[in-house]
Amino acid sequence: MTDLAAIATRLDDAARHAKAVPQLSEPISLDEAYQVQALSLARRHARGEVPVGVKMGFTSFAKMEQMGIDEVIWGRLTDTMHVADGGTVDMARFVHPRIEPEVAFLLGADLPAEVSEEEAFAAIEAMAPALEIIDSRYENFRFSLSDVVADNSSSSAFVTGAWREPVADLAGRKFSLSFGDDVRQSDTGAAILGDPVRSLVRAARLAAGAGEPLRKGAIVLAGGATAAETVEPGVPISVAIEGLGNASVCFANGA
Ligand code: OOG
Ligand code: MG
Repeated sequence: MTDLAAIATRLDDAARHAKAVPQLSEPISLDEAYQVQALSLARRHARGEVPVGVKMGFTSFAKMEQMGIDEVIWGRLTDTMHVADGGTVDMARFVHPRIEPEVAFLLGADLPAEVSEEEAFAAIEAMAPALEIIDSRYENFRFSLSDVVADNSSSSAFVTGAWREPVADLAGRKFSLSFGDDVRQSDTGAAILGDPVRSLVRAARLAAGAGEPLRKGAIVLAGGATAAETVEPGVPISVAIEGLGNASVCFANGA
């Protein structure tokens, strides 16, 4: 029998020490990969990290195409992954970080497994422009679907800008990712499943299916609107969502 706890320990250690490991050699199913993810999160919680929400992955075509995976996945967020808007993070925390422009939803109500888009939207208390910092624990950022799910869907850190009143037309708004003044990536919110609210509908189903339904107060990252960019130290990296504001972060060596 495959020792899922041993895989969880290996991936948790890789994340903790920012040291890449080879892709999994054990053939595990998607279901087992989510069990590994839950086991590795349990280790973090035992060290005092507090769950704060979930992240969605591969919700845009650009992301699916970049990584060669076409299935929507999810991962768990904890408090220590949150980086303050305008903050500086040490490159040493990561193996090979990449960054993506996203939108974050703050839930004002619990969500059951099956919700309509209207119900999901109504549960959103606030929205914020967000940056997700992904950092695969696998060498060369290469993985299969079950590899990446076991590795908490590459989640590593995230930044949220100021929380704003929900806007109903996110699909038509432009999301952009800039390094200094240089716009590296942009697309509209429609890149995320046609409307980022659909990502919340999927998050509700996936989280509830795992026995951890989304609760009031949870943060949900809807997934990258564009392909991810490799992080560069020393330059402010920012996301802007038309009419919703900005959020930024800077990476430094020895911060
Ligand atoms: C997996 C995580 C995907 C997104 O926003 O699509 C993701 C990866 O690309 O390493 O976070
Ligand atoms: Mg992401």
